[in-house]
Amino acid sequence: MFRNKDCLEPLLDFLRGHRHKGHLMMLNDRIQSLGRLQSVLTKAEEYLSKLPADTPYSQFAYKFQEWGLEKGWGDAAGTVLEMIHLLLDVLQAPDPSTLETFLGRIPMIFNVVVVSPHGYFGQANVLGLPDTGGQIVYILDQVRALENEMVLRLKKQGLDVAPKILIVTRLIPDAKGTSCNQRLERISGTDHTYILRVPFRNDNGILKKWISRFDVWPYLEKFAEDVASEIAAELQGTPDFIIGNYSDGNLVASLLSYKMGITQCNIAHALEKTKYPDSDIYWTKYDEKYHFSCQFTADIISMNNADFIITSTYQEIAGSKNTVGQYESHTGFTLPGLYRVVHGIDVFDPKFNIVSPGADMSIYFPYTERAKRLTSLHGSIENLIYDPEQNDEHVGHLDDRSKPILFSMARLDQVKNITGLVEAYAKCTRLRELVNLVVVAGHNDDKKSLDREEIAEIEKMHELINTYKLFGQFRWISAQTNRARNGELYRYIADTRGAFVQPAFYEAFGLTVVEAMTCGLPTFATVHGGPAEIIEHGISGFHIDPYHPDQAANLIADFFEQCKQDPNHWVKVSDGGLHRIYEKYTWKIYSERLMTLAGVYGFWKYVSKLERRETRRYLEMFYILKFRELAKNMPLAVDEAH
Ligand code: UDP
Ligand code: LCN
Repeated sequence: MFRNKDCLEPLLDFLRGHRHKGHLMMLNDRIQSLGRLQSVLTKAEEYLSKLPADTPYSQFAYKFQEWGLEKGWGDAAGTVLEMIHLLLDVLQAPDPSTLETFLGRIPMIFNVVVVSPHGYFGQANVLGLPDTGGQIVYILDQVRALENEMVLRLKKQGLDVAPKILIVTRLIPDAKGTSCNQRLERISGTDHTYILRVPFRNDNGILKKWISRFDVWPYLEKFAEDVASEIAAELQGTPDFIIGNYSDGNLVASLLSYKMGITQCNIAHALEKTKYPDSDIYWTKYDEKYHFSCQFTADIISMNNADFIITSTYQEIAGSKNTVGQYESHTGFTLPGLYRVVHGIDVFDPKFNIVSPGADMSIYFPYTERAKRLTSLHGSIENLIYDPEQNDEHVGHLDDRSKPILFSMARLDQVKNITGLVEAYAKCTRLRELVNLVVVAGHNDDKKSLDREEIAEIEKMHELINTYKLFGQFRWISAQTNRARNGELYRYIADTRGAFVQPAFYEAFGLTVVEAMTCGLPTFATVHGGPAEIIEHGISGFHIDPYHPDQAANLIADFFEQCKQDPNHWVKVSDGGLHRIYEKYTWKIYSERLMTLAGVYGFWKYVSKLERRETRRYLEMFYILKFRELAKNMPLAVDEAH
């Protein structure tokens, strides 16, 4: 765009064509050329520099309109002047960062749709249920931060417009005590954000029961069609920006964005390909259970359809010296007998951006902030950890209450490797002597679970307890859905001078790692995936390798031994973790960046429309010839007849 002045014509076209609900914004047709724009901006600059910075826009709106400038520049002389300076800089001495700042401030985003179909998407009683973990927490925190940022930006640009955010998910009639059977639900702590639920349907009607994220593919096309009409009804128009989440949400976002022509952002959370070794070459072995052929095809389509992609860490895109990145693993691969991917994705494409999430700081805050601590919950937390009764909420007990607690919390998926942690602890006498182990994970009764991986893990956990005689040193608490209490639980563990462990074989990002660190709990986390980047080993926590469990257990034991000799060591690691969080992992940093990117890529979509036409045609063909066929041939998960 910056080769010569004429290259900036698309920017002029974009500003002249910019509208909200049919009303002109930014420029009107009195400005026909770049030369004219520049002279009007210079005139406006001169005029505004004589006014007090807080002079409201309404006082000079009329004059501006005559010159060719419409609403959207700012709410007062000062903010408008900043915008005008930015655009003058772009016209006179263009550089990408000024253009980015300018585009990020143009009011383009009024309505946002966030798509996340699978799992139980709700605000209460859902966390820890199958397929219901970090992605839901991420989105609920994300929309709150996003709404605040949108309100702030629209006001600053002088617009009296309320934004709207819709989280689109699946309506589950058989909701198992959750709110997932309600069509519309307001997000608490927001004024303009709702969950909109749309059921999965096929020719036989509505699907009532929860189904695994691996089984959703045959339902998605119809779901996307239904969603399109529901969104139109809710918003009385089309959204300006759509964010897909995980493989299913990204595919639906692609279908919607394709149909409506709106800017699409993808968030992977955790693509499955890197989680299961050789899942491409041996896809036939996995397909009956996981239907990876559908999923990998959907991933390739949506990552190429997206206008931009955000990831939580760099290694998620391009990996590290020793690991393959989630996106990187889609660069080229073969599904033998099905197809070969030659240029799946370019990991150095500028559509990739790292925008890391944080933890909700009203829930997760340092254990040292005594005045804010939820001490009224300590009684129930103590019961959870120490009550000797064995029931479906807790199994195992702790004999020595004076020991620090080694803590972990995750869904009881195989890849989370909670059973691996228990085994490593069980086998390390030194660690067993130093600390108690407490884990929050899934159900402890396999009859309560519908999830095939969870059932296998439950059985394994009971076996470990018996084989290694863990009673007296180990407590297994079932999934905990109360976030406020979970926040206090991390801090309670910090009071025991304990630590958090995240032992997953692969963790795409790892919100629990950020939560624990935000509470000031020293953290040991897997070196495979996001935590390798969140934590700087030995400074803000420690890396462990789940494939070397003895080494990991010894590293943890060394830490607790050192803390015994020098209690300051514990404080140093705790402070190191907190410092890292404040520097990189907060929702404020996240929402500012995401809104700017939405503006930049929205503009880019407008400018590059023609160039992308061929890619879109190819993707459409790939969708029809491959994805649709694969999904059609997949066995349909259906409700049992009663
Ligand atoms: N979580 C919870 N209760 C549980 C298990 C998990 O509240 O029993 C929460 C946890 O605090 C975190 C999220 O679920 O906010 C898990 O996110 P993470 O990124 O660690 O893993 P994911 O489940 O997304 O793979
Ligand atoms: C899914 C995961 O598996 C986690 O690693 C992430 O932290 C979470 O989504 C949020 O992005």
